[in-house]
Amino acid sequence: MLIRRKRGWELAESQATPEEIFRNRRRFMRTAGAGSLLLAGGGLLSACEDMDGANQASAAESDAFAQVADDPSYELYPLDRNSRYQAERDITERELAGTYTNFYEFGSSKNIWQKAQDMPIRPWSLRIEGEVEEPFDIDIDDLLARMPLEERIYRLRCVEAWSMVIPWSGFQLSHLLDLARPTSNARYIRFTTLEDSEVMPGQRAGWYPWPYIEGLTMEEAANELAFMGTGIYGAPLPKQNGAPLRLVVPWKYGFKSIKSVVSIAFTRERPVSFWEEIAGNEYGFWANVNPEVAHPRWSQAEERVIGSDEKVPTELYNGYGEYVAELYADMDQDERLYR
Ligand SMILES: Nc1nc2c(c(=O)[nH]1)N[C@H]1C(S)=C(S)[C@@H](COP(=O)(O)O)O[C@H]1N2
Ligand SMILES: [Mo]
Repeated sequence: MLIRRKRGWELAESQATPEEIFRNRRRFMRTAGAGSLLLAGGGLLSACEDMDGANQASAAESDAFAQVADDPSYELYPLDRNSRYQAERDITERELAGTYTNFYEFGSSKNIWQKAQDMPIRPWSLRIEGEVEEPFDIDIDDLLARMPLEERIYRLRCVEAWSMVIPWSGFQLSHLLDLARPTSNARYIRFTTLEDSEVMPGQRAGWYPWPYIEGLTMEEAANELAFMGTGIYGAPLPKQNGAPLRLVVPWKYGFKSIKSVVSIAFTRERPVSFWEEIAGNEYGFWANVNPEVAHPRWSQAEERVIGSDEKVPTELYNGYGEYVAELYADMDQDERLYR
């Protein structure tokens, strides 16, 4: 695949991805003393160039889904589709959804699917902890056997202003809340991704606050849209899409939908998420899709539909307002930036 690399100083601000800003900021701090800004930002990809990658991936044959057939849960799929959740847009081509992925543990480009194939996903244990009656660990295949599995079509809107439509398999998060038995002290949930720098090369980059963490309020987690993904396109999740278990919260920017979850902790305090820790003014806790609140460096008014040449207007709550708007009715105006 031919990807033209720009120098950091050629990047238009509006094209920079989250990681570039953070890296440039750190590099700037490191190099400012030496007075050499020319050292900053070699070999960075712009969001635009990633798009070229996506278009090429659609044409290319790839094995991005090959390992899925070896997954021990393979026979569970496909699941019955729940017709309550429709996207009103074409489903994204499977090959694109499996090759144009954000998973910083494996690198900051979109095309990390090969690297992700090294991640071990069995045995896989999910830890339930914090403000619960009794902490416990549950094996992923036991969990799959106990949850009511279904398929739902959701739109996915990345904070980088692109979108997809994906048929997810999995179960409503509320069923896992019932199993976890949180106490009345629980106000938030903190989700944590696997930490294993042996197989996740991105985690060797010390400038990130690993492991990846995300959070929801209890009310958000109990909402019917909050979903735990275990598969896509009628088969188990490919590793690059967050196997064997990931969050899917379609009314929030994509970074909230944390991949490859190993722990769910119920907390009294609001967790600080990975991107919030890196740049809280750009990637806040709420991160509800809102076309009227621009990212500090680019507009959120429109989105590129991956796999087409289309740009479409972005909708408040990614079009899921009828389900979730009431969650935010009393929200403090100071938090508007993150809505
Ligand atoms: N652990 C982890 N989860 C993650 C990410 C990540 O880098 N690491 N990227 C997020 C972002 S920015 C997006 S847009 C979605 C992308 O999901 P997909 O690649 O399955 O489409 O995953 C989210 N979950
Ligand atoms: Mo994203």
